Amino acid sequence: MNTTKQPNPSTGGKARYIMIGGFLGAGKTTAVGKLARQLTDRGLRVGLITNDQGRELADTMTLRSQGFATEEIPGGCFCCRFNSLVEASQRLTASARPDVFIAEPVGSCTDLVATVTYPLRRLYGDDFTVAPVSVMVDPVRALRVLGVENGGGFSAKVAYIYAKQLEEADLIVINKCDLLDTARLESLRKALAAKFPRTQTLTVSARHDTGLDAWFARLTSETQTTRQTMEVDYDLYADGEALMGWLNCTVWLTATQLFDADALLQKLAGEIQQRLQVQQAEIAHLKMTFSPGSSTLGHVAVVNLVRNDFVPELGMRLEEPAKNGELFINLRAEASPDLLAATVKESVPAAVAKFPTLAAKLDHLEHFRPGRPNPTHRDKEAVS
Ligand SMILES: Nc1nc2c(ncn2[C@@H]2O[C@H](COP(=O)(O)OP(=O)(O)OP(=O)(O)O)[C@@H](O)[C@H]2O)c(=O)[nH]1
Ligand SMILES: [Mg+2]
Repeated sequence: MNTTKQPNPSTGGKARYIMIGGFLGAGKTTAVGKLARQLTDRGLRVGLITNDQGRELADTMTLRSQGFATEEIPGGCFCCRFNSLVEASQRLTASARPDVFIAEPVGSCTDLVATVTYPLRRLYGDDFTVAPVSVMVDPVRALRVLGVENGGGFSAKVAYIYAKQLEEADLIVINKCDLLDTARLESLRKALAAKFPRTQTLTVSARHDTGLDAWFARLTSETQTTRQTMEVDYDLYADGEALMGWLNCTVWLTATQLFDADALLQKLAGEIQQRLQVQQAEIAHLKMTFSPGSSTLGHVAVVNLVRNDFVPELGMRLEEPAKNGELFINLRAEASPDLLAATVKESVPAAVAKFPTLAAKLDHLEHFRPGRPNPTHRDKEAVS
């Protein structure tokens, strides 16, 4: 990645605040890691903020394992926990003095311009320069949700949230361009342009570093513009969020023989996928991390699955066998939380049984439907 000609992102002693949103599984954490690496390589200090409705976040584990100062806001979205977002920024300021904050909101949230970036500009405009808000999409998911292609998808109320996320974007970022041929990419661009005619669309692959320089240059040099915020039907939004089942759990794994944790993660993802496919419960994102008990370097293995008809992918590998360690499972699907819990409780022993001497102990499990969004602030317009 070319890092030599980029503008300096901090202006007038203020830190820059960059928010990278988008639906579950779009590639936000991957992009946050890439942007943080680029800025760090340029000698800038970064502070990352992750967010989720539950606790024990795979994303925090993934970003910390890359060496970045990361604070998490569990138990609610940025908009409902605005003060926690500010406190997390203050903790990062105390520990890492970031030139740039990069925040990843929960993938089922919308209305972030009115409830997060505009209040930040109003209340903390002396501390932060707020960058344009990016909304990333997985192109296969987007083609389906926008009705261009058929395929497993979400119900209309979930699709409402998806469309609202795109409507409020300052920049729409089509990610994973490596997955589509030119014709399908073009039909996605056309569909987005027809629905969101005034929003600029960029095309990137966060995994393969395609198009990232142009996108990151904008995030580090431009300031979010001011406009009237969109209308949101909070009843519909709440209903859409409540259709999603959420499960976060921690499992302690131990064996007397060394085992291949990368293979275990893939096996477990396959077990969960198979069971949810049978139930026709659409996976939005299954992400799991395994951190070996012996690792002092913070190495982790990460596996992700972003829809029922895709394959579980190992984003980070351990390479070395492990004897014990901690497994985080974060699963979001359009399904009842009870179904997700039953699925995980069956899948863990089924996967573990394939590895001699391996035993699993469930440490903590929470499963729920996200509650009604109740933002701390909602600004109709930004202060100029
Ligand atoms: N093929 C391909 N896969 C990608 C790309 N960027 C991210 N992914 C994969 O997409 C999956 C989801 O990526 P994440 O970065 O975890 O997505 P996210 O938006 O942070 O997901 P949530 O935090 O659950 O909302 C992972 O398997 C990534 O490796 C890309 O450019 N190309
Ligand atoms: Mg993420």
